[in-house]
Amino acid sequence: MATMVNLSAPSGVVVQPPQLKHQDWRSCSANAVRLVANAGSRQWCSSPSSSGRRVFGVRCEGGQRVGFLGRLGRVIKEKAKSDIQLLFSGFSKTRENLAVVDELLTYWNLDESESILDELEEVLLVSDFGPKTALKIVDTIRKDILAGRLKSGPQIKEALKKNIFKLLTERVTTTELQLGNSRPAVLMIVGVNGGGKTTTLGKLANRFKKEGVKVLMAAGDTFRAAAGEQLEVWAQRTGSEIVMAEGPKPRPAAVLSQAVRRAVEEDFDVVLCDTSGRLHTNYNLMEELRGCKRAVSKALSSAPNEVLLVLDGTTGLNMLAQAREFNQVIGVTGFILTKLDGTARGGCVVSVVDELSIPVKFVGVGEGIDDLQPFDAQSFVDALFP
Ligand SMILES: Nc1nc2c(ncn2[C@@H]2O[C@H](COP(=O)(O)OP(=O)(O)OP(=O)(O)O)[C@@H](O)[C@H]2O)c(=O)[nH]1
Ligand SMILES: [Mg+2]
Repeated sequence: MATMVNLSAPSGVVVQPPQLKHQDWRSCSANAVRLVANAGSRQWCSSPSSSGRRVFGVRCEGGQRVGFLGRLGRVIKEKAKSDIQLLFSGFSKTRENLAVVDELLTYWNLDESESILDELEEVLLVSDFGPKTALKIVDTIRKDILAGRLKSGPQIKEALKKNIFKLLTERVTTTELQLGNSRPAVLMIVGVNGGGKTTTLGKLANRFKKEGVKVLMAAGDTFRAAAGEQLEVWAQRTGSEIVMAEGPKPRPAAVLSQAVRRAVEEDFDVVLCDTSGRLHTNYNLMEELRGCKRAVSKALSSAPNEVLLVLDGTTGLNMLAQAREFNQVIGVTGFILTKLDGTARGGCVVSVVDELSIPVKFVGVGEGIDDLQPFDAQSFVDALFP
Protein backbone atom coordinates (compact mmCIF):
# COMPACT_ATOMS: atom_id res chain seq x y z
CA MET A 1 0.00 0.00 0.00
CA ALA A 2 1.40 3.39 -0.89
CA THR A 3 2.04 6.13 1.64
CA MET A 4 -0.77 8.62 2.22
CA VAL A 5 -0.20 12.26 3.06
CA ASN A 6 -3.22 14.29 4.03
CA LEU A 7 -2.49 17.95 3.44
CA SER A 8 -5.43 19.10 5.50
CA ALA A 9 -4.04 17.26 8.53
CA PRO A 10 -0.90 18.31 10.42
CA SER A 11 2.11 17.68 8.26
CA GLY A 12 3.24 14.16 7.79
CA VAL A 13 0.07 12.52 9.12
CA VAL A 14 -0.31 9.25 7.33
CA VAL A 15 -3.84 8.18 6.58
CA GLN A 16 -5.46 5.33 4.70
CA PRO A 17 -6.26 5.94 1.06
CA PRO A 18 -9.88 5.99 -0.01
CA GLN A 19 -11.10 3.45 -2.50
CA LEU A 20 -9.92 5.05 -5.68
CA LYS A 21 -12.11 3.68 -8.37
CA HIS A 22 -10.73 5.34 -11.41
CA GLN A 23 -7.06 5.80 -11.05
CA ASP A 24 -5.02 7.10 -13.84
CA TRP A 25 -1.33 7.76 -13.96
CA ARG A 26 -1.22 10.06 -16.88
CA SER A 27 1.31 12.79 -16.60
CA CYS A 28 -0.17 16.21 -17.34
CA SER A 29 3.10 18.07 -17.40
CA ALA A 30 6.59 17.35 -16.21
CA ASN A 31 6.36 18.74 -12.68
CA ALA A 32 2.65 18.82 -12.30
CA VAL A 33 0.44 16.74 -10.10
CA ARG A 34 0.06 13.44 -11.85
CA LEU A 35 -3.35 12.17 -11.01
CA VAL A 36 -6.74 13.33 -10.10
CA ALA A 37 -9.11 10.65 -9.00
CA ASN A 38 -12.56 11.34 -7.72
CA ALA A 39 -13.22 9.66 -4.43
CA GLY A 40 -16.73 10.60 -3.42
CA SER A 41 -16.95 14.36 -3.20
CA ARG A 42 -13.25 14.78 -2.46
CA GLN A 43 -10.60 15.18 -5.03
CA TRP A 44 -7.53 13.11 -4.41
CA CYS A 45 -4.39 13.81 -6.33
CA SER A 46 -1.09 12.10 -6.41
CA SER A 47 2.40 13.16 -7.22
CA PRO A 48 5.70 11.40 -7.29
CA SER A 49 7.45 11.50 -3.93
CA SER A 50 10.99 12.81 -3.68
CA SER A 51 12.24 9.25 -3.63
CA GLY A 52 10.54 8.73 -6.95
CA ARG A 53 7.85 6.52 -5.36
CA ARG A 54 4.30 7.51 -6.12
CA VAL A 55 2.43 9.03 -3.22
CA PHE A 56 -1.31 8.58 -3.13
CA GLY A 57 -3.88 10.85 -1.71
CA VAL A 58 -2.27 14.27 -1.52
CA ARG A 59 -5.47 15.98 -0.61
CA CYS A 60 -6.24 19.13 -2.49
CA GLU A 61 -8.71 21.29 -0.65
CA GLY A 62 -9.60 24.97 -0.31
CA GLY A 63 -6.60 27.18 -1.03
CA GLN A 64 -4.46 24.17 -1.68
CA ARG A 65 -6.67 22.67 -4.29
CA VAL A 66 -4.71 21.85 -7.36
CA GLY A 67 -7.45 21.85 -10.01
CA PHE A 68 -6.21 19.64 -12.77
CA LEU A 69 -8.79 20.92 -15.23
CA GLY A 70 -8.43 24.53 -14.09
CA ARG A 71 -4.71 24.39 -14.59
CA LEU A 72 -5.16 22.68 -17.90
CA GLY A 73 -7.20 25.63 -19.19
CA ARG A 74 -4.27 27.89 -18.35
CA VAL A 75 -1.66 25.62 -19.86
CA ILE A 76 -3.61 25.32 -23.07
CA LYS A 77 -3.82 29.10 -23.29
CA GLU A 78 -0.10 29.79 -23.25
CA LYS A 79 0.57 32.73 -25.47
CA ALA A 80 2.18 32.86 -28.86
CA LYS A 81 2.74 36.59 -29.20
CA SER A 82 5.95 36.26 -31.15
CA ASP A 83 4.17 34.87 -34.15
CA ILE A 84 1.90 37.78 -34.96
CA GLN A 85 2.57 37.56 -38.67
CA LEU A 86 1.59 33.91 -38.85
CA LEU A 87 -1.31 34.38 -36.45
CA PHE A 88 -3.02 37.05 -38.45
CA SER A 89 -1.44 36.76 -41.86
CA GLY A 90 -4.92 36.77 -43.37
CA PHE A 91 -5.58 40.30 -42.19
CA SER A 92 -3.87 41.82 -45.21
CA LYS A 93 -7.14 43.10 -46.67
CA THR A 94 -8.31 44.62 -43.38
CA ARG A 95 -4.83 46.05 -42.85
CA GLU A 96 -4.89 47.57 -46.34
CA ASN A 97 -8.17 49.31 -45.53
CA LEU A 98 -6.94 50.48 -42.17
CA ALA A 99 -3.72 51.85 -43.66
CA VAL A 100 -5.82 54.88 -44.62
CA VAL A 101 -5.98 55.68 -40.91
CA ASP A 102 -2.26 56.50 -40.96
CA GLU A 103 -2.75 58.87 -43.90
CA LEU A 104 -5.71 60.53 -42.23
CA LEU A 105 -3.88 61.07 -38.98
CA THR A 106 -0.69 62.35 -40.60
CA TYR A 107 -2.59 65.47 -41.64
CA TRP A 108 -4.69 65.73 -38.54
CA ASN A 109 -5.24 69.15 -37.05
CA LEU A 110 -7.77 70.36 -34.54
CA ASP A 111 -9.70 72.56 -37.00
CA GLU A 112 -10.42 69.65 -39.29
CA SER A 113 -10.94 67.05 -36.61
CA GLU A 114 -14.69 66.61 -37.27
CA SER A 115 -14.27 65.73 -40.93
CA ILE A 116 -11.31 63.48 -40.15
CA LEU A 117 -13.34 61.67 -37.48
CA ASP A 118 -16.12 61.14 -40.04
CA GLU A 119 -13.59 59.64 -42.42
CA LEU A 120 -12.18 57.49 -39.65
CA GLU A 121 -15.65 56.10 -39.01
CA GLU A 122 -15.98 55.32 -42.74
CA VAL A 123 -12.67 53.46 -42.72
CA LEU A 124 -13.75 51.37 -39.74
CA LEU A 125 -17.02 50.53 -41.48
CA VAL A 126 -15.21 49.45 -44.65
CA SER A 127 -12.98 47.27 -42.47
CA ASP A 128 -16.03 45.37 -41.17
CA PHE A 129 -16.34 47.00 -37.77
CA GLY A 130 -20.12 47.09 -37.38
CA PRO A 131 -21.85 50.51 -37.30
CA LYS A 132 -22.44 50.47 -33.54
CA THR A 133 -18.88 49.59 -32.71
CA ALA A 134 -17.38 52.02 -35.23
CA LEU A 135 -19.51 54.84 -33.80
CA LYS A 136 -18.57 53.91 -30.26
CA ILE A 137 -14.84 53.97 -31.05
CA VAL A 138 -15.01 57.31 -32.87
CA ASP A 139 -17.17 58.89 -30.17
CA THR A 140 -14.69 57.98 -27.47
CA ILE A 141 -11.86 59.51 -29.50
CA ARG A 142 -13.94 62.63 -30.17
CA LYS A 143 -14.54 63.10 -26.43
CA ASP A 144 -10.83 62.75 -25.71
CA ILE A 145 -9.95 65.29 -28.40
CA LEU A 146 -12.51 67.78 -27.08
CA ALA A 147 -11.23 67.29 -23.55
CA GLY A 148 -7.71 68.06 -24.77
CA ARG A 149 -6.39 64.60 -23.93
CA LEU A 150 -5.42 63.83 -27.53
CA LYS A 151 -3.39 66.41 -29.37
CA SER A 152 -1.64 64.71 -32.26
CA GLY A 153 -2.08 62.09 -34.97
CA PRO A 154 0.15 59.47 -33.25
CA GLN A 155 -1.73 60.00 -29.97
CA ILE A 156 -5.03 59.41 -31.77
CA LYS A 157 -3.72 56.23 -33.38
CA GLU A 158 -2.57 54.93 -30.00
CA ALA A 159 -5.98 55.81 -28.53
CA LEU A 160 -7.67 53.97 -31.39
CA LYS A 161 -5.66 50.83 -30.66
CA LYS A 162 -6.30 51.13 -26.94
CA ASN A 163 -10.03 51.50 -27.49
CA ILE A 164 -10.18 48.43 -29.69
CA PHE A 165 -8.13 46.45 -27.16
CA LYS A 166 -10.55 47.58 -24.46
CA LEU A 167 -13.57 46.45 -26.46
CA LEU A 168 -11.95 43.04 -26.90
CA THR A 169 -11.08 42.56 -23.25
CA GLU A 170 -12.98 44.82 -20.87
CA ARG A 171 -16.30 43.09 -20.47
CA VAL A 172 -15.39 39.52 -21.33
CA THR A 173 -14.64 36.78 -18.89
CA THR A 174 -11.34 34.96 -19.17
CA THR A 175 -10.10 33.69 -22.50
CA GLU A 176 -8.84 30.51 -20.82
CA LEU A 177 -10.87 27.38 -21.32
CA GLN A 178 -13.09 26.86 -18.30
CA LEU A 179 -13.00 23.15 -17.63
CA GLY A 180 -14.59 23.03 -14.19
CA ASN A 181 -13.37 21.03 -11.21
CA SER A 182 -14.59 17.55 -11.92
CA ARG A 183 -13.91 15.21 -14.74
CA PRO A 184 -14.83 14.84 -17.46
CA ALA A 185 -14.89 18.36 -18.86
CA VAL A 186 -17.29 18.47 -21.78
CA LEU A 187 -16.82 20.85 -24.70
CA MET A 188 -19.37 21.29 -27.46
CA ILE A 189 -18.20 22.68 -30.79
CA VAL A 190 -20.98 24.39 -32.73
CA GLY A 191 -21.40 26.63 -35.75
CA VAL A 192 -22.61 27.02 -39.32
CA ASN A 193 -21.62 24.66 -42.16
CA GLY A 194 -18.00 24.45 -43.17
CA GLY A 195 -16.68 26.94 -40.61
CA GLY A 196 -14.02 24.53 -39.38
CA LYS A 197 -15.68 22.80 -36.39
CA THR A 198 -14.34 19.30 -36.97
CA THR A 199 -10.85 20.52 -37.87
CA THR A 200 -10.80 22.73 -34.77
CA LEU A 201 -11.95 19.83 -32.62
CA GLY A 202 -9.04 17.76 -33.97
CA LYS A 203 -6.58 20.58 -33.25
CA LEU A 204 -7.97 20.95 -29.73
CA ALA A 205 -7.62 17.21 -29.15
CA ASN A 206 -4.01 17.50 -30.26
CA ARG A 207 -3.38 20.29 -27.71
CA PHE A 208 -5.00 18.26 -24.94
CA LYS A 209 -3.12 15.10 -25.83
CA LYS A 210 0.17 17.01 -25.67
CA GLU A 211 -0.71 17.71 -22.02
CA GLY A 212 -1.26 14.02 -21.36
CA VAL A 213 -5.03 14.30 -21.28
CA LYS A 214 -7.37 11.38 -21.94
CA VAL A 215 -9.68 12.60 -24.71
CA LEU A 216 -12.95 11.14 -25.94
CA MET A 217 -14.44 12.48 -29.15
CA ALA A 218 -18.18 12.32 -29.83
CA ALA A 219 -19.26 12.12 -33.48
CA GLY A 220 -22.36 14.25 -33.04
CA ASP A 221 -22.57 15.22 -36.71
CA THR A 222 -25.01 12.55 -37.81
CA PHE A 223 -26.25 14.62 -40.75
CA ARG A 224 -23.34 14.68 -43.19
CA ALA A 225 -22.51 11.20 -44.48
CA ALA A 226 -18.71 11.41 -44.19
CA ALA A 227 -18.61 13.43 -40.97
CA GLY A 228 -18.04 10.43 -38.70
CA GLU A 229 -15.13 9.16 -40.81
CA GLN A 230 -13.62 12.65 -40.87
CA LEU A 231 -13.65 12.76 -37.08
CA GLU A 232 -12.32 9.21 -36.89
CA VAL A 233 -9.26 10.31 -38.85
CA TRP A 234 -8.68 13.07 -36.28
CA ALA A 235 -9.11 10.55 -33.46
CA GLN A 236 -6.42 8.35 -35.03
CA ARG A 237 -4.08 11.28 -35.67
CA THR A 238 -4.33 12.46 -32.08
CA GLY A 239 -4.60 9.10 -30.34
CA SER A 240 -8.06 9.91 -28.97
CA GLU A 241 -10.95 7.55 -28.39
CA ILE A 242 -14.19 8.14 -30.25
CA VAL A 243 -17.90 7.38 -29.88
CA MET A 244 -19.46 6.97 -33.31
CA ALA A 245 -23.11 7.11 -34.29
CA GLU A 246 -24.78 3.72 -34.68
CA GLY A 247 -27.89 2.44 -36.45
CA PRO A 248 -29.76 3.66 -39.52
CA LYS A 249 -31.05 6.97 -38.13
CA PRO A 250 -28.86 8.01 -35.25
CA ARG A 251 -29.90 11.04 -33.18
CA PRO A 252 -27.07 13.47 -32.41
CA ALA A 253 -28.33 14.00 -28.84
CA ALA A 254 -28.11 10.24 -28.22
CA VAL A 255 -24.54 10.05 -29.53
CA LEU A 256 -23.40 12.94 -27.33
CA SER A 257 -25.14 11.61 -24.26
CA GLN A 258 -23.66 8.14 -24.83
CA ALA A 259 -20.19 9.67 -25.11
CA VAL A 260 -20.56 11.65 -21.88
CA ARG A 261 -21.78 8.58 -20.00
CA ARG A 262 -18.88 6.53 -21.33
CA ALA A 263 -16.46 9.30 -20.33
CA VAL A 264 -17.80 9.21 -16.76
CA GLU A 265 -17.61 5.42 -16.56
CA GLU A 266 -14.16 5.14 -18.10
CA ASP A 267 -12.71 8.19 -16.40
CA PHE A 268 -11.88 10.37 -19.38
CA ASP A 269 -10.60 13.90 -18.72
CA VAL A 270 -12.18 15.69 -21.65
CA VAL A 271 -15.05 14.99 -24.07
CA LEU A 272 -15.01 16.91 -27.34
CA CYS A 273 -18.45 16.93 -28.97
CA ASP A 274 -18.63 17.53 -32.71
CA THR A 275 -21.96 18.76 -34.06
CA SER A 276 -23.46 19.20 -37.52
CA GLY A 277 -23.11 22.49 -39.29
CA ARG A 278 -26.38 24.40 -39.22
CA LEU A 279 -27.65 27.73 -40.36
CA HIS A 280 -28.43 29.95 -37.42
CA THR A 281 -31.67 30.90 -39.15
CA ASN A 282 -33.00 27.32 -39.32
CA TYR A 283 -35.38 26.94 -36.38
CA ASN A 284 -35.56 23.14 -36.41
CA LEU A 285 -31.82 22.64 -36.54
CA MET A 286 -31.28 25.17 -33.78
CA GLU A 287 -33.87 23.37 -31.66
CA GLU A 288 -32.02 20.12 -32.35
CA LEU A 289 -28.87 21.77 -31.00
CA ARG A 290 -30.76 22.85 -27.88
CA GLY A 291 -31.75 19.18 -27.49
CA CYS A 292 -28.09 18.13 -27.79
CA LYS A 293 -27.11 20.45 -24.98
CA ARG A 294 -29.98 19.20 -22.84
CA ALA A 295 -28.95 15.58 -23.42
CA VAL A 296 -25.36 16.34 -22.43
CA SER A 297 -26.50 18.09 -19.22
CA LYS A 298 -28.79 15.18 -18.42
CA ALA A 299 -25.90 12.73 -18.74
CA LEU A 300 -23.70 14.89 -16.50
CA SER A 301 -25.12 17.89 -14.65
CA SER A 302 -21.90 19.95 -14.87
CA ALA A 303 -21.77 19.57 -18.65
CA PRO A 304 -21.21 21.18 -21.01
CA ASN A 305 -18.36 23.22 -19.51
CA GLU A 306 -17.81 25.09 -22.73
CA VAL A 307 -19.98 25.75 -25.78
CA LEU A 308 -17.52 27.00 -28.38
CA LEU A 309 -18.91 28.71 -31.45
CA VAL A 310 -16.67 28.39 -34.49
CA LEU A 311 -16.75 31.53 -36.61
CA ASP A 312 -15.21 31.55 -40.06
CA GLY A 313 -12.94 34.59 -40.07
CA THR A 314 -13.61 35.23 -43.75
CA THR A 315 -17.38 35.70 -43.44
CA GLY A 316 -17.51 39.34 -42.42
CA LEU A 317 -20.38 40.86 -40.52
CA ASN A 318 -22.65 37.84 -40.98
CA MET A 319 -20.73 36.35 -38.08
CA LEU A 320 -22.45 38.84 -35.81
CA ALA A 321 -25.88 37.41 -36.71
CA GLN A 322 -24.56 33.87 -36.23
CA ALA A 323 -23.09 34.69 -32.84
CA ARG A 324 -26.30 36.38 -31.64
CA GLU A 325 -28.50 33.46 -32.67
CA PHE A 326 -26.30 30.63 -31.39
CA ASN A 327 -25.83 32.47 -28.13
CA GLN A 328 -29.53 33.00 -27.70
CA VAL A 329 -30.36 29.37 -28.38
CA ILE A 330 -27.72 27.51 -26.38
CA GLY A 331 -25.53 30.08 -24.62
CA VAL A 332 -22.08 30.40 -26.12
CA THR A 333 -19.12 30.53 -23.72
CA GLY A 334 -16.38 31.32 -26.23
CA PHE A 335 -15.58 31.88 -29.88
CA ILE A 336 -13.03 30.17 -32.04
CA LEU A 337 -12.11 32.21 -35.07
CA THR A 338 -10.94 30.10 -37.96
CA LYS A 339 -9.21 30.71 -41.28
CA LEU A 340 -7.25 33.74 -40.15
CA ASP A 341 -4.64 32.59 -42.65
CA GLY A 342 -7.11 33.24 -45.48
CA THR A 343 -8.55 36.64 -46.30
CA ALA A 344 -9.98 37.20 -42.86
CA ARG A 345 -12.12 40.19 -42.01
CA GLY A 346 -10.67 41.42 -38.76
CA GLY A 347 -13.01 44.26 -37.85
CA CYS A 348 -16.15 42.24 -37.34
CA VAL A 349 -14.50 40.23 -34.58
CA VAL A 350 -14.37 43.41 -32.52
CA SER A 351 -18.08 44.00 -33.09
CA VAL A 352 -19.01 40.48 -32.08
CA VAL A 353 -17.05 40.64 -28.82
CA ASP A 354 -18.26 44.18 -28.16
CA GLU A 355 -21.91 43.30 -28.62
CA LEU A 356 -22.01 39.93 -26.88
CA SER A 357 -19.24 40.23 -24.27
CA ILE A 358 -18.13 36.69 -25.06
CA PRO A 359 -14.39 36.06 -25.41
CA VAL A 360 -12.52 34.73 -28.40
CA LYS A 361 -10.59 31.77 -26.99
CA PHE A 362 -8.66 30.44 -29.97
CA VAL A 363 -7.83 31.30 -33.53
CA GLY A 364 -7.33 28.87 -36.41
CA VAL A 365 -4.43 29.80 -38.67
CA GLY A 366 -4.28 26.90 -41.12
CA GLU A 367 -5.49 23.40 -41.85
CA GLY A 368 -2.68 21.63 -40.02
CA ILE A 369 -2.91 19.93 -36.65
CA ASP A 370 -0.81 22.61 -34.91
CA ASP A 371 -2.58 25.56 -36.52
CA LEU A 372 -4.61 26.56 -33.49
CA GLN A 373 -3.40 29.39 -31.28
CA PRO A 374 -4.76 30.95 -28.12
CA PHE A 375 -6.30 34.32 -28.86
CA ASP A 376 -4.30 37.29 -27.69
CA ALA A 377 -6.09 40.62 -27.94
CA GLN A 378 -2.91 42.72 -27.99
CA SER A 379 -1.40 40.71 -30.84
CA PHE A 380 -4.69 41.02 -32.67
CA VAL A 381 -4.71 44.81 -32.39
CA ASP A 382 -1.03 45.01 -33.33
CA ALA A 383 -1.76 42.90 -36.39
CA LEU A 384 -4.54 45.29 -37.45
CA PHE A 385 -2.44 48.41 -36.84
CA PRO A 386 1.22 47.48 -37.31
N1 LIG B 1 -7.06 27.79 -44.17
C1 LIG B 1 -7.75 27.24 -43.15
N2 LIG B 1 -8.64 26.28 -43.41
C2 LIG B 1 -9.32 25.76 -42.37
C3 LIG B 1 -9.15 26.21 -41.04
N3 LIG B 1 -9.99 25.51 -40.24
C4 LIG B 1 -10.64 24.65 -41.05
N4 LIG B 1 -10.25 24.80 -42.34
C5 LIG B 1 -10.72 24.08 -43.53
O1 LIG B 1 -12.09 24.37 -43.73
C6 LIG B 1 -12.74 23.27 -44.34
C7 LIG B 1 -13.97 22.88 -43.51
O2 LIG B 1 -13.50 22.40 -42.28
P1 LIG B 1 -14.36 21.41 -41.37
O3 LIG B 1 -13.61 21.23 -40.12
O4 LIG B 1 -14.80 20.21 -42.11
O5 LIG B 1 -15.60 22.35 -41.11
P2 LIG B 1 -16.97 21.97 -40.33
O6 LIG B 1 -17.44 23.21 -39.70
O7 LIG B 1 -16.75 20.79 -39.48
O8 LIG B 1 -17.89 21.59 -41.56
P3 LIG B 1 -19.34 20.86 -41.48
O9 LIG B 1 -19.20 19.73 -40.53
O10 LIG B 1 -19.58 20.41 -42.89
O11 LIG B 1 -20.31 21.89 -41.05
C8 LIG B 1 -11.72 22.15 -44.42
O12 LIG B 1 -11.17 22.14 -45.71
C9 LIG B 1 -10.66 22.58 -43.41
O13 LIG B 1 -9.38 22.08 -43.73
C10 LIG B 1 -8.20 27.27 -40.80
O14 LIG B 1 -7.99 27.77 -39.68
N5 LIG B 1 -7.53 27.75 -41.90
MG1 LIG C 1 -17.74 18.99 -39.32
